[in-house]
Amino acid sequence: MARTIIVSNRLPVKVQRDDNGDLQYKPSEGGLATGLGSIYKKGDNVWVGWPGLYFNDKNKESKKEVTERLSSENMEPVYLSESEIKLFYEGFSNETLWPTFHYFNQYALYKRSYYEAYKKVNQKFCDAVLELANPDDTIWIHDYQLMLVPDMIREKLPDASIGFFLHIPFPSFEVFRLLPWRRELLDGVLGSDLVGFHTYDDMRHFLSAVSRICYIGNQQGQITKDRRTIVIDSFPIGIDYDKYANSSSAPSTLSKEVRFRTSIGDQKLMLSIDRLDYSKGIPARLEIFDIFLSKYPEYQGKVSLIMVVVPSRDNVEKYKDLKEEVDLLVGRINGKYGSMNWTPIHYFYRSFPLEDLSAFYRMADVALVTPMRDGMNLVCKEYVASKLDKRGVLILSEMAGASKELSEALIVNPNDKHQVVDAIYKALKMPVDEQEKHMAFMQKTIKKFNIHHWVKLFLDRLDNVKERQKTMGTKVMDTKMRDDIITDFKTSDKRLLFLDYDGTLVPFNSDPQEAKPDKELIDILHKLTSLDNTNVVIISGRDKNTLQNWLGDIDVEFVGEHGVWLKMRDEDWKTIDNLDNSWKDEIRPILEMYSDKTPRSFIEEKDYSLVWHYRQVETGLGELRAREIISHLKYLSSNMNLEVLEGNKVVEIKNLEVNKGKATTRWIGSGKKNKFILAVGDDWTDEDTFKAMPKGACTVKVGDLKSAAKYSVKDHEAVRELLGMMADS
Ligand code: GDG
Repeated sequence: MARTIIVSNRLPVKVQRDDNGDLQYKPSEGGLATGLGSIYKKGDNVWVGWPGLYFNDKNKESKKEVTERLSSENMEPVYLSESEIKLFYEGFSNETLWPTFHYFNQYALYKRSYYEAYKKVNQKFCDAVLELANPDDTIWIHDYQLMLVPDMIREKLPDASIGFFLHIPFPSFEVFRLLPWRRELLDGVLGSDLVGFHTYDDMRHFLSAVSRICYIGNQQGQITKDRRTIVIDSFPIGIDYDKYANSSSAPSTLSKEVRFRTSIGDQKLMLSIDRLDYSKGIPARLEIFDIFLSKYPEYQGKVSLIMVVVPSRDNVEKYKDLKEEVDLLVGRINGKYGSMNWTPIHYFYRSFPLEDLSAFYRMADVALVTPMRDGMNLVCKEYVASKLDKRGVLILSEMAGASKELSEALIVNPNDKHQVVDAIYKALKMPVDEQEKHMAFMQKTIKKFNIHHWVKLFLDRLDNVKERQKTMGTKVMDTKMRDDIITDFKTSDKRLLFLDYDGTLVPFNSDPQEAKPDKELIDILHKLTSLDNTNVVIISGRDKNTLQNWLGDIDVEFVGEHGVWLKMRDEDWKTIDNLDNSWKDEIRPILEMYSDKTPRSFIEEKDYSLVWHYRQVETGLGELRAREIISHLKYLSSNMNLEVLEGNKVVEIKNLEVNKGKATTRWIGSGKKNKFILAVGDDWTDEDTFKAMPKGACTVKVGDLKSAAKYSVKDHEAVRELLGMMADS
C-alpha cells in the first residue's frame, strides 16, 4: 500500500543526553509535529529527519538504540556529524538562505564549502528516503534546509508524488537572484509535483524567479518542466486551535496567571514572544517601546512589556551580536524609566512550558508581533486562540504572512516606529466591544484554518495533482508504444505523415534563420519519401519561400503559413481563394506601436498574417507586451474574423479561416482503409492538426503533456529517432 513519508530537517522528537549521559526523548510541541502527527503515526507512514544528537564511533550501541526506538515510533533518523551541522545547518541554511529569504541579504555569506555541505546533506536525506520509499509513495518535504531533495528523489523515483512546503518567505526575484546557487535551488524544488508557500506573494515571487532564472513560464500557477505539470500554490499554515483554547482554560494555567499577576501588579500588559532572530524585529520593538514611554509619559508605571526571547542558533555569529544588543537595550530602557515598584520590561531569555505561555497570552492586553519579515508567525494566532473572553488587541506587522489572514488586527509597518507607537496607544485605549468584535472575527478564521485543515488541504491537493498527471490523455511514449507505432507503419499499405518543422524536426532557435535543416534531417526525409505509398507533409507556420528554399529538393509536400499556402506532390504552391487581407492595414499600426516601445521586438509580415516576435526582448517585458497585444486585439479580432495565436515568443494574427487542422483535410478524407496517419508538432498551432486527425491516427506532441495528442516525446531528437526507425523499416 502506498504510504506517506514526511521529511524535515528535525524529527518531531529531540533526543538528548541527561546529566548522567542517559538518552532522553523529548517530543516537540510545535504545531507541525501536532498537525503531521495524525499522518506519520499511521500504519507504515514515517517521518525522516535529524534527531538532534551527534554520535561517534565510540557510541555505536546507543546509536543503534536510538534508531530502534525511533523506528518503533515511525521515525527514521538521518545522522549528521558536527561538521555537517556547522556547514549545512548553521552555514548554508542559516547564514546563507535564512538571511536572503528574510531580505537581510547584507548578512548572507556565500561560501562554496557551505553549499557543498548542503548538497551532501540533502543527498543524505534523499538516500534515507530512497531506502524506505516505494515508487508510488507520497513524499512531503519541508523547508529551506532541504530544497535540493525533491529533485534528487525525482531522479530515482520518477513517478513518486512529491510535495514541498516552504515555511519561510520566498523573496522577490531581485533578492533571490543574488544567491550564486539560485538555479540549483529552483531546479531542486521543481522536482516536486506541488510546491506550497504561506502566502500568494511568496508564490508570486517564486514563479517570477522560475520564469527569469529557469525561463519557464506559468499558467495560473502551473508550470511544466520535463513534461511534468507542477502546481504552485499558497497554503497558509494554521495552529492547533483547540490545544491553545483548552490550555487557556486549564486550571494549571489559571493558577499560573494568578501567581504572575500577584508579582507584576495591576498594570496593563503587552506581550511579545519570539525565537531570538534578527528577522523578528526585537531591537526595533524595544526602541518603539522607548519612544512610546517618552511620547505618552502618562503610561509610565501603568504598562509593562513581557518579552520572551527563546534562545536560538546561538552558534551563529549574528545571533550572538543580536543577543548582546537586546540585553543592552532592555537594560537601558529599564534603567531609564524603571522605578522601585515598576519594571517597564520583564525580559526572559529562555523558553517556558505551555501553561506559562498560555497564562501570558491570557494576561496580555496587547500582543506586539512586529517582525521585520516572517513566513507566517504562529505566536499571533496562538494569542488570538487563547483569548477566550475575546478581550485583547493584536498589533501585527504587515511583513508577517499572518497579516494576510488577520486583517482585523492593527496592521503596522515595523519600520515606521511612530506608526507602531500610535498603534500601541490606540490598542490600550480600544473600547472593549471593539476588541471583542475584532477578536471574534480572527478566531473564526483561525479556528477553521487550523493545522489539521492545512495538512489535509496540502495532501489532498497533492493527490489531486498526481491524479490529474496520470489521467492526462497524453502519454509519455515509451519504447513499447514506439515499437507498436513502427509496426503499424510497416504493416500499413498507405502512410501519411504530418510533420511540424520548428521545435519538432529542428530545435527551437531564438534566431529563426538558424533553424535550417541539417544533413541528418535531410537524410531521414529523403529516406521516408522514397518509401512506397508514403506521403510526408511539412506543416509549418513559416512562409512558403523559406520552406521551398530549405526543403524544396526533397519530395515532401507543404502546408505553409499555418495553412495559407499548400503544395501537394508534383503540383505548384496554391493559396486559399478569396482570402481577405485588408485587415492588415488596421492591425499593423497597432503592432508597430508595441514594437516602438519594446526594444528588440520586430514584426514579420507573411502573405496572410502578421507576426509580432519577442524572442530577443528582455525576459518578462516581452511576455507583458504579448499579453497587452492579445488583450488589445481581443475585441477587434473577433469582429474582423481574425485569430490571435500565441506561439513560442510570438503573437501571430491571421485569418480565422486558416489553420493547420483545416489544411490537412486536403490529404485526409479519401476514405481509404488501412491508412497510417502520423501527426507530430510542438506548439499550440499544432493542436488544430491533432484535433483534425481521424480517430485511429497517431498524434505526437513534442514537449509537455498538455495536449490533444495521444503521445508525448521529449524533444526533436526523439522525433528524429522515431522517423529514422520508420525510414529504416
Ligand atoms: C517558522 C517561520 C512560520 C515560542 N516560545 C516558546 C514557545 N514558542 C513557540 C510559539 C510558536 C513557535 O514557538 C514559534 O513559531 P513562529 O511561527 O512564530 O516562528 P518560527 O519558529 O520562526 O517558525 C514562521 C513557522 O515556521 C511555521 O510555518 O510561521 O514564519 O519562521 O508556536 O508558541 N513554545 C513554548 N515555550 C516557549 O517559551 N512551549
